[in-house]
Amino acid sequence: MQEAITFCRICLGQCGVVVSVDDNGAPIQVRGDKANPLTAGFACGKGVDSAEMHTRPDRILRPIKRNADGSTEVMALDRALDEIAERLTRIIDQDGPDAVALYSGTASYFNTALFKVMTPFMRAIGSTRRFSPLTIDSSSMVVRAARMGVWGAGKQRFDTADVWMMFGVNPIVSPRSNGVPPFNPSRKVKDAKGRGMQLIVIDPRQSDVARHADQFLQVKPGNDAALAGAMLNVILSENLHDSDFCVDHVEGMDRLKTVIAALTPAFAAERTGISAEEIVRAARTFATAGRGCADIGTGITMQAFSNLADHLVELLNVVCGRYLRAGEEYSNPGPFGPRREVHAEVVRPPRWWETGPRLNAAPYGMLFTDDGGEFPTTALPDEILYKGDGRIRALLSIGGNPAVAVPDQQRVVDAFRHLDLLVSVEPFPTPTARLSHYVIPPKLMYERADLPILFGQSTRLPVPFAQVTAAVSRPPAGSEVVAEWRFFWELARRMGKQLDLGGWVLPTDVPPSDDDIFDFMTRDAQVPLDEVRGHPHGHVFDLSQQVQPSRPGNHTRFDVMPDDVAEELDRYLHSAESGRYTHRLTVRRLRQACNSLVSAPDKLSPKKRFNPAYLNPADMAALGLANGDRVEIEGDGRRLVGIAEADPTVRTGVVSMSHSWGGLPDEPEDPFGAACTALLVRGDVRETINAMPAMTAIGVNLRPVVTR
Ligand SMILES: Nc1nc2c(c(=O)[nH]1)N[C@H]1C(S)=C(S)[C@@H](COP(=O)(O)OP(=O)(O)OC[C@H]3O[C@@H](n4cnc5c(=O)[nH]c(N)nc54)[C@H](O)[C@@H]3O)O[C@H]1N2
Ligand SMILES: Nc1nc2c(c(=O)[nH]1)N[C@H]1C(S)=C(S)[C@@H](COP(=O)(O)OP(=O)(O)OC[C@H]3O[C@@H](n4cnc5c(=O)[nH]c(N)nc54)[C@H](O)[C@@H]3O)O[C@H]1N2
Ligand code: SF4
Ligand SMILES: [Mo]
Repeated sequence: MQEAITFCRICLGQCGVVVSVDDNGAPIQVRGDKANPLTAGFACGKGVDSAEMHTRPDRILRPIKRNADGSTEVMALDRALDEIAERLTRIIDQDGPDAVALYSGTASYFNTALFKVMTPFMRAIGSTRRFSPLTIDSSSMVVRAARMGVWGAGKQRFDTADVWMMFGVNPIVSPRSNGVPPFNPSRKVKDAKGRGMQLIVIDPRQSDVARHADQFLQVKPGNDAALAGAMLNVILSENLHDSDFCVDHVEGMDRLKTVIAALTPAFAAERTGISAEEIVRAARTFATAGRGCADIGTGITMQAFSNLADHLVELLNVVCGRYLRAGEEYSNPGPFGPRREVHAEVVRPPRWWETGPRLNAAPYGMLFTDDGGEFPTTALPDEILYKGDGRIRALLSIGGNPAVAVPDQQRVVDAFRHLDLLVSVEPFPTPTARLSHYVIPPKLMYERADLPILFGQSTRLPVPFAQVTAAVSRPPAGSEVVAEWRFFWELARRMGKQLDLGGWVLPTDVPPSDDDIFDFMTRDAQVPLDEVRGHPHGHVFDLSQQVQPSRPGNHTRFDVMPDDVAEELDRYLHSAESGRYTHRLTVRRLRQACNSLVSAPDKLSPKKRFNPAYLNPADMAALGLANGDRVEIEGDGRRLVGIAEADPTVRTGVVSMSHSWGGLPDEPEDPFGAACTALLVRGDVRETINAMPAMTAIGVNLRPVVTR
């Protein structure tokens, strides 16, 4: 047996781990790496169980083809790739490249070489049809930045903050790149509190992070726009904002004041159930503290009017000037990238969707830039079911599970059944894999070399950390699994296409090595990759630089109240909640799962093997429900059956449930009650620009299901 140093790649934490590997190269045990300078021995339960992911009996080890009659056959990788390439070529010849779409799921973000090769593949075949969960989980952040502008030097950091205000985010269970550093987040929150930081949490349930809050606002879900707008009103009317910063960097201040005047604390109190006094108190605490930001998560990005709510929360940071200024330390310029100066200035809002390619069936443009940009994922089923020219006929799904993740599950599944070709690169027999014509099993994380590059380059991390890992375990004997970047390389060369990584056209005869790709990616890095290789546990390099002043000639300002935001605010003011429903279904994440992935299901206690429908005990009593009872959750004629679980931290009138569990809608009900909440999301009621539906605060009625 041997021990190898690497890092976990299930979520953004990318915790340093030590993997024990047996003589066959199989990982058998995982523990946190105490010598990792960031995570210092921390690994969550999913990470500790991650060896089992590699050896689980249900892992798919050879490519599978599903025939038209539903029968399946195991197939050699080369043959499966030949067939897929041939079918893709035929579809492109008939209907053009946009008939082929890519959905790259969460697991693709933690696979650096794959990430580098995916976009060149789509560019090589000429398709613009790229989709990912980013346009489901943080879409409003992209819209907000592209409408308001961003600050070139980034925001003030958590580790130097006097106050932090969290709207619908729970970083203790869900590590993220903004706000609380993603490594051992619970420790980070305690440390910050220890040095006197004030924590304000806004959530319909007393989440893990809310337990540390100085002020906890247990809101009625779905109305954070009112709350943030009221706080803005208080700050501006009491002159608590940073007026110098606003004079220099904000455009539209007067209009902002006029437009948000209607969002009074009294109005917000009525919408959110939080008293006006509490709202005023939170606003004053936030604005009068020296440093610190307001921060959001999926509780905001997934509600109706998410783009508006996100915009108003970010305006709290803008008016209080919570950004890094010239002369301040810029502690993480990103070790894997070239040295570049950062400036204390606003970067112009690009509003990409107003120019560039558009979808056919749905009225949406692209988010991010045209090159490597993406379309809103909620519109994917529309494009597949489209009757006119240019419909999507083939979908490559990699590192995701869209059949349970994408909103409006029934419509998604109907659309997938309509595809001429659905290919999943997927290690387990997921609902998406069960719908796929081909399932190509990938190497799993410990079987591949990697860099935490997306993560390490993130300037939101407080320190310039870098690590590189070799593959530390071997795929099971007799398996035929593919390195995922290689999947695209193999398809491209079969289709007669070249992959251009931006200055390096990959050879089509001999595949490059993982290291070749990493060396190319880091060719201009401030820290040469070989130096990083010399630190197997990872290292925090000394790269700190200073924020530079604004560049002469840059007069860009934050656009704080553009017309489309004002229009959304007006619609929000005139919106009314349907009186038809007794409860609101809200999103949340579970410790033991990362979306649909549970690293070692067999190790979990039966209690943790399903996603409970958490309800306040008073609501349970009123409905006559006991723990473990089945409860029908119905909204807009759609229904699912959940398993009730009493949770006193949940606000009354709320049912709090995680996502991406369960099977296909027409499969037998899961005995563990792993219901899929995407079934209840209406895909036809959406935000403009990014097609975001309301995924949290969905109106529902509850009814006990009598089984006795
Ligand atoms: N353990 C674990 N970690 C994960 C994941 C996982 O599944 N499990 N998933 C990963 C992914 S893909 C993502 S995108 C991130 C997400 O990271 P987060 O956005 O932090 O996700 P959650 O932990 O669900 O926290 C969202 C909070 O919003 C609250 N909320 C719900 N509705 C509302 C509302 O209307 N208003 C307000 N104010 N709050 C509301 C919920 O109660 C919940 O506490 O987590 C990542 N990390
Ligand atoms: N109703 C509702 N729906 C939601 C949400 C919600 O809160 N409510 N949350 C949304 C969010 S935040 C997200 S991010 C999406 C998640 O959307 P997806 O990213 O589509 O779903 P995941 O479950 O994360 O899929 C990851 C898949 O990758 C597989 N996998 C694991 N390791 C590897 C690997 O090394 N290679 C490959 N190729 N595959 C691997 C796993 O088995 C799993 O099937 O769901 C969204 N859907
Ligand atoms: S799953 Fe757990 S151990 Fe793995 S990176 Fe995320 S927090 Fe760290
Ligand atoms: Mo996500």
